[in-house]
Amino acid sequence: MPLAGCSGPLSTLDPAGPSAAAIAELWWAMLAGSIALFGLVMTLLLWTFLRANAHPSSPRPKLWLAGGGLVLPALVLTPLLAYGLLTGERLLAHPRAAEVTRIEVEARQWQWNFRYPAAAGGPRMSVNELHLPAGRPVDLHVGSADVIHGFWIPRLGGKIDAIPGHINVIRLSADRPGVYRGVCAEFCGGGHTAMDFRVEAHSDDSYEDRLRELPRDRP
Ligand SMILES: [Cu+2]
Repeated sequence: MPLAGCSGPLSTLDPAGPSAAAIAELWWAMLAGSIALFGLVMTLLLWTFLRANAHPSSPRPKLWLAGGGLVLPALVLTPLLAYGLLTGERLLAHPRAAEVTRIEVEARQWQWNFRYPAAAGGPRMSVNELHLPAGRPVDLHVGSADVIHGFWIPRLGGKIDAIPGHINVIRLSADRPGVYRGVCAEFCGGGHTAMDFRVEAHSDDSYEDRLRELPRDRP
């Protein structure tokens, strides 16, 4: 199975949520576009080699230059750009009617602190372990206590920078309950490679139960 290497806990090509699925689709579209373009260029190259002796000088060189240098790239790149921009727009945390769970994320050298302000019975916290409700959108408000880190759960969505003095929001959702993995995606010092975290997506009932087992945090 040639695509077996595409799975695994840190694979963007094994999406487990809508954001990651949109990114994976874009990746496949770009791969298909690049394969088509590569095939076309190689065909033209082969054609010039085969006909080099028959016609030493190319007929209408300006037409070839304009076609290959302007028209062809525009035809391939314009749809890819539009598709990329639309995908980016879909990934933003727009306000919407559905209930969104808020979780606060603080990166620091070298660990991840998670805070659940809306937990029943008061805010809870966890370290290097993120708990999500499966099947529901979650807005992660990501900041940093020291240097710039990168918050990334490859199977659930794209990366977002964790910047000191600034909060970035990323909306993610896990399709079904399960265990995923997150990492720091921005080199942040000696402990960077060990700065990973576990992600647990729970079914609706067990999510609140699991939060109740976590330590309390200040309101
Ligand atoms: Cu880091």
